[in-house]
Amino acid sequence: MTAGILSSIHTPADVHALSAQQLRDLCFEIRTTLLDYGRKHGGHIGSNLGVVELTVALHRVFNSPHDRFIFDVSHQSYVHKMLTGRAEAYLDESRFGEVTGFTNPLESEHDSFVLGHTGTSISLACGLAKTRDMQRAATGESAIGNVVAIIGDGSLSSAIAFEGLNNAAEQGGNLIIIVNDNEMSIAEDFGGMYGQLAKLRASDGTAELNLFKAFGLDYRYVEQGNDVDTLVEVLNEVKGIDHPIVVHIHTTKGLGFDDGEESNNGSDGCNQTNPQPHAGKCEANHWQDPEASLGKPLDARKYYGEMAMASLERRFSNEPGLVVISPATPGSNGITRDFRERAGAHYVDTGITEEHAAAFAAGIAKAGGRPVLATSAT
Ligand SMILES: Cc1ncc(C[n+]2csc(CCOP(=O)(O)OP(=O)(O)O)c2C)c(N)n1
Repeated sequence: MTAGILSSIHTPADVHALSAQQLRDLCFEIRTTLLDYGRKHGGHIGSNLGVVELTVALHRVFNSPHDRFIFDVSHQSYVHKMLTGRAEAYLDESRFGEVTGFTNPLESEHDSFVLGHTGTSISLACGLAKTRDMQRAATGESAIGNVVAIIGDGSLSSAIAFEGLNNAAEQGGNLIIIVNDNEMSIAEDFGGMYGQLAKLRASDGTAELNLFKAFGLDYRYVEQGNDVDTLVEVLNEVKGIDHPIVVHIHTTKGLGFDDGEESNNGSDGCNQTNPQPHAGKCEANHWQDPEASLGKPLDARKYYGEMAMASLERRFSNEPGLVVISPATPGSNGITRDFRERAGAHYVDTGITEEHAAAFAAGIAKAGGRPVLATSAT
């Protein structure tokens, strides 16, 4: 493929030099590149497709690495990598192996951390901002400018994310927390918080109940989270802010997959044993390698997971207290969408809440129920 603008981007300064129209064209090229890369190589393509405009706007407005971006989990950092000297690793098939799927300071000065676990970005950002502010107090300057955490709505259910929000409000000082709300974790979000996020989306950010404001944080809502012009405008307004702010943006996970918007409701029949890269919020978008799975045997974890679920399912009718619990990684443990639908109250996806899931299981066991906790661990 030809990649006119993208292949000319070697540093964020090249993004600063583009015209507004070129910025839009760059987003288009990046989306095409991600789709092509995903088909050939696989990866967290759905998550990255949703943040194309956000990442381009971040690099347009801020000045990395002086300004620091911390991508939560960092599975959505491909666009950031493309804009920080690593575009060829996505454009040139022979170089696909040159970058990892997550941020890594050994790869680039634009990556602050090796990440993988959800929910940590706000705490990491608080730490960077704390030291920046102490350095400024002592010497009047710091090598760190704006600190920006980018966290998904799914990752927001991690306990540590709330610990970070709690710290951020108290700490004060410049800290920008971008909540990338695409209404999906890997599977659907779970929990009472998500009803409140939906109300914020529906009211253009004006709903009275606002969990971010409840923490004492400033708040802004951006409905057009996939519009680069809007994002550039908003980020320019919050750049250099002197206190912590949550910028809640509404985006579409998987934006650009062939099917257009038709499967955005998350119930698009995406079949985990035969995943198709649908548009919008299909779980398959989040798969490491959607196409490689087609027609091939399941990997061992999914295979044994499916066997375990089949044997548990046979017991549901005789064991009313049997509960399968999954903290947000159903597919990788062989918990298919069909199983979830059939299981009803016997299945709970607690969201990205491993600690809660373990304690929840303990409570169920104490009360005489039989919990089965299916979680991912190294
Ligand atoms: C502690 C922990 N639990 C589970 C995972 C697996 N995981 C990776 S990304 C992800 C979903 C993230 O969803 P969200 O934050 O909404 O980002 P999106 O991909 O939708 O943009 C999960 C559950 C993980 N990386 N870390």
